[in-house]
Amino acid sequence: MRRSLLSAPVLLALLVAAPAAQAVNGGRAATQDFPAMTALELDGSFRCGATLIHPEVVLTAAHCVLEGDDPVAAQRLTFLIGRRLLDDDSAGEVRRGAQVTVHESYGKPAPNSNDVALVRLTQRSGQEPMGILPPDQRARWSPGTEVKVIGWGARLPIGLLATNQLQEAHVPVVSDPGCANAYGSDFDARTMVCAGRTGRDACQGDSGGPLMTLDADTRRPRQIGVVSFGFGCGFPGAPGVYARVADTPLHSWIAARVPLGAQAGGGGDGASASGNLIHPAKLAIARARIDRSDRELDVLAPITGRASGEVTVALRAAGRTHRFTAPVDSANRRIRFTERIPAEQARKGSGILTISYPGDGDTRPQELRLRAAPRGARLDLDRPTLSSGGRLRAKGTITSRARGLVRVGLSYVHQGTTRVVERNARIKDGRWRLNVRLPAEDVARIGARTGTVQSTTAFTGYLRERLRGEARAFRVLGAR
Ligand code: 4AZ
Repeated sequence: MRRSLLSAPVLLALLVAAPAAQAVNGGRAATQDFPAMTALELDGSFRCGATLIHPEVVLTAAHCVLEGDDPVAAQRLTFLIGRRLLDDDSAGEVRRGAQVTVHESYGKPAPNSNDVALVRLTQRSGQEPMGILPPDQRARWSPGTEVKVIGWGARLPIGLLATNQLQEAHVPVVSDPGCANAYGSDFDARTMVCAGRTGRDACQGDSGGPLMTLDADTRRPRQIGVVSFGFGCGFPGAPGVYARVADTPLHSWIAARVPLGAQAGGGGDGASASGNLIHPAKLAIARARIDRSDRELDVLAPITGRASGEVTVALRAAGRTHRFTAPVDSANRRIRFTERIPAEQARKGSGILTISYPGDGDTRPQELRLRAAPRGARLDLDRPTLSSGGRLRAKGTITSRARGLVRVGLSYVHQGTTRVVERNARIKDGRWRLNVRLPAEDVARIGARTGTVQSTTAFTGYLRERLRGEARAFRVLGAR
């Protein structure tokens, strides 16, 4: 924790009195591999621990990804997954952050309540995620049970240095009344659990990492806590405090955002679970206009109300790329912005626009690329249909100036991966129509899919007439 619970003189007095506490303490090098254990770096510097809990999501402490009251930009975060030695570049995997979700009630009611955050990665990890123990397994961490905490945190009570070698400590779970005794109203039993004894504790730098029980037979770890804060490290009567992720309500908060089903049981892969629960973003671009006199790019792009965070936008025109980000307006189910663009791009009046939505705990990533230009294409259509025999039908209209193709894509989730099948319809005199049979393989996979089938119909733009691209997204078949 950056927030120190001790004034310096008190801390020093205690330090002198305290037994030699080596943090993640009683510390010794980890005695087994923890492939889901993750080091979180901010701007390239070690900051916290974290745990891979899904191939695309790490769990950490809220205070690890906040600067003041604001979440840090996800792009500033790097994750070293599955390392034992922090500086061993050859071990495990390196992934970047795509989306940070901090618990909306972090700091309420107590200053460290709800100290959890999820970070979606830009790319899946191949390491095995750690399961979070579900609330019906509370007996496995009843008071007095020996559990384990791991981390690269400081090994001295007020040490500031991270260790290079992953450390572990066995710590007993402390009862809620026992912990309330130590911390008074700073202890919130709904979202915190305590563990530790004199000289055995987590410490600074261990924050965000896991508190775990190990399966007696397999030694597979299951997460029960996230290192949060404490009164010093290893001090008598001041156990470490952890976010209580294996109990409601934090377990529910995480489960609502990350598919935990498959990995929690240890069997199956997290991938197919993500297909079950993570929804399509349904990003479309209804308008991408370049205003030459005002030097502006004006965009309106519908997206599902489930989406959150921000999109990255790139306009490629006049031999250069102008990049920026724009927020998702979840309440109005859209992304809407007017961006000042470089003079030469405005003069050109037309360019290729890419909007990338990175996804969040609830929605999948999606990217769309279309021409931005002054004139509307007036793409219009009804919801495409897919017959049980696998026939894809769509038709609509477009401005009579438009030439070329309208592309209809269907995306669905098969074995945890989003698949897309696309077909083109030729435009004739402002009309287009598609009536095709999809390959048997796609039809079978769509039949066996998890989740919904989404269609994105797009006209990519037409330079001769400076027509801009437009896209429409619809759900074609619902989840079953
Ligand atoms: C910290 O500063 C911290 N003794 C983490 C855990 C504990 C104390 C401090 C628990 O990150």
